[in-house]
Amino acid sequence: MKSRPAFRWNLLCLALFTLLAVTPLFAASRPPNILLIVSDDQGYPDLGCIGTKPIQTPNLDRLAAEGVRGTSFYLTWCACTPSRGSILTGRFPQRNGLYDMVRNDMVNYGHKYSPEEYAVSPEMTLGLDPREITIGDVLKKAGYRTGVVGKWDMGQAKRYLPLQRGFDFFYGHGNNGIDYYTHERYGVPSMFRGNERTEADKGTYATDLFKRESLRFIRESGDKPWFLYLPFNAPHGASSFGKETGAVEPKSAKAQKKALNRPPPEGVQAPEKYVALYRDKLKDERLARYYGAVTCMDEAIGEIVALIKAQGHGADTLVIFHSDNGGSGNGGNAPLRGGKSSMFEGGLRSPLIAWWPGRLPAGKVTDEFLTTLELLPTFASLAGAKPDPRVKLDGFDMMPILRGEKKSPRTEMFWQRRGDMAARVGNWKWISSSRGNGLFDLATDLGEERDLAKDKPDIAAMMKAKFGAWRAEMDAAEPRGPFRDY
Ligand SMILES: [Ca+2]
Repeated sequence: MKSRPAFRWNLLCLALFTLLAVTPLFAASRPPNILLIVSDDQGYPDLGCIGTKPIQTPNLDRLAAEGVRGTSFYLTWCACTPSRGSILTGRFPQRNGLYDMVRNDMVNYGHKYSPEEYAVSPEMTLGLDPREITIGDVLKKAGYRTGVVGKWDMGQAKRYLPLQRGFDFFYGHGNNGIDYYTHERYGVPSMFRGNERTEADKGTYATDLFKRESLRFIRESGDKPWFLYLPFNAPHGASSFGKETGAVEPKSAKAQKKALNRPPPEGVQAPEKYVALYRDKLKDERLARYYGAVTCMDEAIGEIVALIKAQGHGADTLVIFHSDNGGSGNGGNAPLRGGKSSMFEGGLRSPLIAWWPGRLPAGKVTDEFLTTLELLPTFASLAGAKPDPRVKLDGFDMMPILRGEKKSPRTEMFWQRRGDMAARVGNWKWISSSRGNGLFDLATDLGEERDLAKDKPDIAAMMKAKFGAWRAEMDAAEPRGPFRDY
């Protein structure tokens, strides 16, 4: 039993420690943990807190209520791979060389790859140029423990996988999409632990696995500052092949048999518990599965944030959430026009949530012009890391903007997907694409309905010229693989 003076002394120490722990001086001595959560094909309005859809995301809504929600946050491409390449490098896809999909398109025509064919197919031979410096490289060098859990999508050959790209930990799939239960991509087992493919978790819903592995990574990191890149595959459509996979979790032998007799699943897979939340209300099975997958992901995010708080790291962890491209049509992207793969706002604009209690304002909504290009410089700055000065980055530290201390220095953004082109300069948006053209004033016409190209030919010409100058800069950049010819 402790004597009274010793007990008092312990109490005094505890009080002093608590005081120090909450002062900014103490907090500043330890760089924050950084959790970057990226969802897949989740549309701009697909959060409960937006209020236009009956979708339930209570955990993300809480992070938004306790943090900052961005309404003008952009991706660098309107589909998966190049958008993610920019998240990891802080560079335009046209600069880092990953400006199209890494994907075996022959499956679209019913082709099933043999192992020999697969070994030399685009999914195995293409990836982010190994000379590119990733956000993992930058933060690992600054003393962070770094992890990737989820959809990597930067190439599957060993040289492209996370453990060779600045990350200490990897559990997830290397390619573009999987069946949520078998973890196969059109028949090919695609889940990895580290550098090895694994089928150990076959049959378990991918979001549950990504939650489990995120919790594992955070627990194993202890008090060392960590960076976790958590790109969920949800709520992307499943990449299933043939009749052997069911669209929903087969619970019993009877259900399994029923699943086997169903046509190949279309759209998203989600556990029945979550689909049931929406089925009766929506009368649309496909949409119910999409919403169910989002709600399941939201619950996983809630558990991960709960662990961070339980560890006492709630005040020194930055959480960022956004999608990798616009919604793929599940219930639409209104008020935005278009969706995934298009140059309209619906393809390029994503919800953004930034949460860091005590360091970011609570309940703030900002319309400041920001992009994923800002992520790497922001994280590097927080970590006290110095990115290699020889590498041209395309963004800036966005913390002062999120804190509301200054306006975003971003006034321009450019996009190109194959022959489709777009630019935003101030509130002007210019598009030349196979799915539509025009000049729009986003300040008064967020839905890009009124083409002002004929009324404002000078502005249309200015936008086209600015796009041309950006394109020339990209062409002059040091060429990178896999797509540049050099
Ligand atoms: Ca995507």
